[in-house]
Amino acid sequence: MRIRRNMIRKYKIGNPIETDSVIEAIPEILIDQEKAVIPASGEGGTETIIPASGDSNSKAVIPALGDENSGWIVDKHGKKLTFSMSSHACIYGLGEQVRGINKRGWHYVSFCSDDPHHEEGKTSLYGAHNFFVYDSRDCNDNICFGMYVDTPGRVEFDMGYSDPDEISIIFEDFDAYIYLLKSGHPSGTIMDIVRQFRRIIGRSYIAPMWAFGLGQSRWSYMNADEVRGVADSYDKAGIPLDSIYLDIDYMERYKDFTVNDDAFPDFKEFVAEMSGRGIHLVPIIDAGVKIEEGYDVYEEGVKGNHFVKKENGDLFTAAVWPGRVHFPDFLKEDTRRWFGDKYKVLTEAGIDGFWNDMNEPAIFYSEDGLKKVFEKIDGYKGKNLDIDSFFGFQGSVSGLCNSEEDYGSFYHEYKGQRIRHDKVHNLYGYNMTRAAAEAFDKIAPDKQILMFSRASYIGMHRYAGIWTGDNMSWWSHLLLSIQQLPGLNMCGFLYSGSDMGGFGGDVTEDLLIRWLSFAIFTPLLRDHSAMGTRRQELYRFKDTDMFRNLVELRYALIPYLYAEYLWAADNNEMLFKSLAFEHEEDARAMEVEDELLVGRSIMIAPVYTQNASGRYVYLPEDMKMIRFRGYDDYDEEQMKAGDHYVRAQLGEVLVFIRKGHELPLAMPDMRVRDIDTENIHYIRN
Ligand code: MIG
Repeated sequence: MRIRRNMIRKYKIGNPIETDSVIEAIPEILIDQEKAVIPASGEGGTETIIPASGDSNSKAVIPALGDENSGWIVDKHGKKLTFSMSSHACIYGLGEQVRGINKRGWHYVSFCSDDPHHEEGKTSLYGAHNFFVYDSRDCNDNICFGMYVDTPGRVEFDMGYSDPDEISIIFEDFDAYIYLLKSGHPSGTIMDIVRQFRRIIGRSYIAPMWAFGLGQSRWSYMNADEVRGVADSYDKAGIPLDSIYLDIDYMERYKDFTVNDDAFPDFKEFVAEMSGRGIHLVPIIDAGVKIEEGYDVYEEGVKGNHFVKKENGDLFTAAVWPGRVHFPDFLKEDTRRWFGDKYKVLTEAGIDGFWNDMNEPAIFYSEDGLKKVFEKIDGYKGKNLDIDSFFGFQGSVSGLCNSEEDYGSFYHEYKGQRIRHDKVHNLYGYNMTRAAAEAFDKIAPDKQILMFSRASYIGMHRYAGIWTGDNMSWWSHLLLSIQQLPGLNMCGFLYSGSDMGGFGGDVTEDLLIRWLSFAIFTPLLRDHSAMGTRRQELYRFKDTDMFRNLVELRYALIPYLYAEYLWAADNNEMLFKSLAFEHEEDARAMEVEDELLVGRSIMIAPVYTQNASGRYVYLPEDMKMIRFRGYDDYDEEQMKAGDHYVRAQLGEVLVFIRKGHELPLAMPDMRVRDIDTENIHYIRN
């Protein structure tokens, strides 16, 4: 592959905090805001034109794309960068976020957030992924560039929300590295930009093949017998399964790296028993460490100076599951080494998969915050609570969770400096996960380990995958889970997926079938649901045959999916693309928000509305449609490019094979390791 280093420009604004997200050394261009002044459109402030990307330009501090009219305006005093959009431009990227594939028309805040309400009015989810591609080649100005805003604190991407024709990137602290990327290709431009970006951030994490099998999860399976029961029921129903997840209740009172002996007597033996049946157990690890005398992780953490502290040097105390906890300072190398080694307790018991949770970090309340609220509430006692005081009273309690004040009240030791948490907030979950991954190389060198995290930042993609957190059993969240994938892939997160069927709320059988019909294409295929909701294991529903057929189809697809996944990782490619990434000249393709190209050979068009027996599908090119009812039960139809209404009853999966391509299907089995990959059946177009 030809390296075109000159297509990437790195600009430095202020004094950025390093994030270790970019691994390639690129010379910096300092933005000297006082020197290159273009008069501001009013009083105060200095403005500098930063052309979009590309070659030098006399007017500019940042070399231009060749079009000097389009540049980034630096507003030092407003701490923002602005860019004028052309009317039809699309914006792709930003990873794990709300809303559609084209990010234009809303604003997004990068600040890893524990917020289970993924509604379209929100601006942040659990990840902070500050890379996007702007594409207006359809328009007169003919511009396409990528931009990565590397800063670990809060940053807002106003993508035509305040002003429909303007992007503003608004910083809390005007310190960042800005990478602008342009393509040297006249065609394949978007992917060329994505590939360059992915090259500089390093190769994506590779999950083991078994991690493409079905995973069954629940908050929580309470004991070994319940877990056995799940495996038995899947086997009895003849539905393939490869993993069962252990949520927080496997631990002894939510203490990391402990196992509740009453619920899981002889854990090691149990892990061996399950692995003998081909089932991997995947325990959860939370970020907070319970404060408890005699608990080794707590005591070592205090002794080893591993927990984050307040300004006065006292340990910061917050509460999560176990009640009062301290947070390890994952930003400190020494602490990463210590915490990472703790995973050994579980790897030595035979565990080879983990999910890291609550690592934004989620905070129920801090000790200091709680004290203040109690004092405030005391003041309300016996009073007549009118509209203001009542809402004040209510707000002071609900405001305890994940409060800005708390995030601004503890400190990290990061690269030899003391830094307040909110300035590096988006690095926390990333470094927890990195701690584990770096340890695995030492403590389990022969094992390929599955790991994914809830909070993340670009850079973490080298260590693990992510799941998209606490969604709901809603049709709109099925659509959201489809739309999130291209953005995640652009940012390096290839191993990902959503809680299939929805985490919160009660699923219905038809939603679960439709969701599964889509999720059989995502690397992480995990049925997970919250405490208190309707049980969601596939064998509990009426049409067992339909569920079996769908999961078998998934297992038949694994050789294709895994090969395309490896190809994407090795070539800085995407497993999931929206149509516009391959059909750049096609204005209609740019608007398709509910179809995805999966790997190099196929396109999918999931049904995501209730009571539908089909959907409209746009084909950007002639394709062969396969309507699957099972891996060995399908019909084929040649279809012309254009719009079609296609029938897809419940349990039917639509796959479109591109011209000159073939879809390999293996003989499925009850476990990934038993799939017969010798006898591949090909459907060709
Ligand atoms: O506040 O461990 O996203 O998957 O089941 C809830 C319990 C804490 C949040 C995770 C979810 C998990 C749950 N956790």
